[in-house]
Amino acid sequence: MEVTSFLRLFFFLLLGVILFGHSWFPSNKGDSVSLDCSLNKPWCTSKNRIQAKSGLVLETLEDPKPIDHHTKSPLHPLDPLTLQEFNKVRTILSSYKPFISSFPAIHSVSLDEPDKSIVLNWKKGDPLPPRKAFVIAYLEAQSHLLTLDLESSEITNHEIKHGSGYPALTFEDMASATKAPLKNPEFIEIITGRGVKLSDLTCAPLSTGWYGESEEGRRLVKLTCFSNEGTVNFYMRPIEGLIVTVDVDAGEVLKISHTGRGIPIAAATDTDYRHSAQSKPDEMVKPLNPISIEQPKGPSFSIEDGHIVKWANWEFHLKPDPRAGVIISRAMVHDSETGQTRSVMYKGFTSELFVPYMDPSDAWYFKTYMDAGEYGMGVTAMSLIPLNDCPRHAHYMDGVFAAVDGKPYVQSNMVCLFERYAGDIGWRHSETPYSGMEVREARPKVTLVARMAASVGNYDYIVDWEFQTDGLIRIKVGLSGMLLVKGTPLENLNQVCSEAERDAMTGTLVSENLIGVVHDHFVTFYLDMDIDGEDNSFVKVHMEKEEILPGESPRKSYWKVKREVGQTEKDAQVKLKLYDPSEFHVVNHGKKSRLGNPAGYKVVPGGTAASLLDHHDPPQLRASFTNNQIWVTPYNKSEQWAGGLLVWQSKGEDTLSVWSERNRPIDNKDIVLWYTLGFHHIPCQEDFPIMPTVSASFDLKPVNFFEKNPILRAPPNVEKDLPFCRATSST
Ligand SMILES: *[C@@H]1O[C@H](CO)[C@@H](O)[C@H](O)[C@H]1NC(C)=O
Ligand SMILES: [Cu+2]
Repeated sequence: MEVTSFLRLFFFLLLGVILFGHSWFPSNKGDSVSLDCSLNKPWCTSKNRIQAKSGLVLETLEDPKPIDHHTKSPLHPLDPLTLQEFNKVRTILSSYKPFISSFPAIHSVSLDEPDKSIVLNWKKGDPLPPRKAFVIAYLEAQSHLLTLDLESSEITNHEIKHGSGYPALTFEDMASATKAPLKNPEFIEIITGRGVKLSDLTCAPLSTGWYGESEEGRRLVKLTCFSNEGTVNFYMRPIEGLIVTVDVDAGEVLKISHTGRGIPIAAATDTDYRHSAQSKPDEMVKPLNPISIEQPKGPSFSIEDGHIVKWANWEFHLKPDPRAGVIISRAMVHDSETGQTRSVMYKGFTSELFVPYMDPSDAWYFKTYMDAGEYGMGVTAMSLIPLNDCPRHAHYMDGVFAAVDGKPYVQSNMVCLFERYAGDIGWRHSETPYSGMEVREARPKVTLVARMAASVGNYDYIVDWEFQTDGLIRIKVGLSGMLLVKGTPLENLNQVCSEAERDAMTGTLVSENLIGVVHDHFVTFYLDMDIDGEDNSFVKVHMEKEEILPGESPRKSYWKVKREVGQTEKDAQVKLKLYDPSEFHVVNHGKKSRLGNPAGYKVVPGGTAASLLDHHDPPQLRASFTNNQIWVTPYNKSEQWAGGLLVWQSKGEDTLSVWSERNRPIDNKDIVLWYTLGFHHIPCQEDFPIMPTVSASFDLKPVNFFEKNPILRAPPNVEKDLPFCRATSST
């Protein structure tokens, strides 16, 4: 029984959406409004099915049959490993001498992508280059990195990784860590002393960061525990000031720190966010009428061979990844001027996250997470919820990942792809009367979005890759889920009597007995830009104020553009400055436009929060990849994870900032651009009990890439093409 209750965290954390997702949202069946097609369009019915028109079935909008992963085979050099390939990896590892007596814990199995030149030269119809797998395993306190050739069934590389850092926690690591204190009498006494029944206990296995020698040489997590009595939202009921340090391999409690005696556990009242738990509907606000976008002819994108997405002028390869979440590869845009398909980005993905909390006390100082490398953005991305996470007509893609025993499992509906029409304008102009011309021109903006949502413990990260017909790519991160809150005796700010007491608060009182501790989120993206080929340059387009001598012009000042081509990595370590602005272009000097401008894309910053931590602070040492917002490195296949390959308890020896310090040449080279989206988060009451989504984005925008506005010839919307459904009766 006790074990079950401790495992509850594991289930909530990792299977929550799968298990409970369906009950979270009201069913659409039994609506009081029935839909009728006033325009008598055959495709518009309440059953969301395109009906037969004179006996002809146009299309059905029901979910396509799930993919049979058992028979799926790779069709593109970058396709993720298939179920069969995962099984082969397991077979090869099982008969590998060093692992015969004891099979290692498998922390990650993923495609070892072929060299870039091989992928770039491959054409559809060619045989696939040899399929290889990259495995991160852990055995007897050592991290093993292995490369397997799946054709010859050989292990072509086996390296034992020395230095700091461990592979990501597995679900089994988390489950075993949360069980560890069960037999510990001191722990049990504390829990009962705090008034919590063991059957109501949920403990979360938190990664520890790295804080000196006493925490080295073994895999550690720190458990923080909650009461789940009366709520699924146990995060709002912390047993404050209780931290249990567990040696994960030994399954042993090393230390119990209890500083929270006397801090009450916040009530369960109003913490449950599920629709089914809301006692009464909101009577003060009129509910919205049903809304959805209609696509009478179905969406305009197609997916070829399982992973190649084609939409409008775009084509790219999309795949789920256990660590990054999703990977976009070989993004190419069709140039309607020249008829060419042109390369924009070879590979882009979420490389690392850094989430430091700003509370130095014993129970909080170590809360400085790296969610991609410690937990995995893909393995924590649960099934998306149709009509809520993604709109009607979305296409869903499954992830296939390896469990700790190497056996593959399917993470169904992990990524969705959909066309978005959000009522925005692609371009417009109208003439005012003075010109004497009657001109009204506008174009709707329709985009394509690839989305996934990771639930890393309490937090949810929604990652969108949005493609526009004008060539722009918008990368957006939305934050939702639950705050990490700190228990407090305070129920009201009027109980704070002194300046010192106020200073001791490390966040906002968000509910009775709960402080939302201030923190940051930094999300670092890897962007291997290949603008019309691999050899690219990074150009800082600096805006400089010019002063004008008296008498030369009625003006005193203006600004002027000065271009500086980055020669080496240090030239591209960029801290954003509002009053000393630049644009940041990646250009191909070998590919000039008709007018002689080099073809390029610029990164348009957004979400510009920067880390305020001291550079020598242990968490910032590990996360020194957030010291700058932009970096450029020469392409190197083994430099992909900004926080290092092995992140958990790492000291920051293998990070982007260390690589960049080598100051390698970057001009006219195959270069990788790195951008960090930052959020400072000062919680507020609206973030309780679950946060409305906060998002920020940055853009990759063409500059002199096209000869002119690439969507000039896009047609406007007209009424007759857009049938709609209308509510006609209430029952
Ligand atoms: C590629 O990256 C690895 C890891 O940072 C490094 O050891 C190696 O020297 C790099 N190669 C080059 C050519 O920079
Ligand atoms: Cu936050």
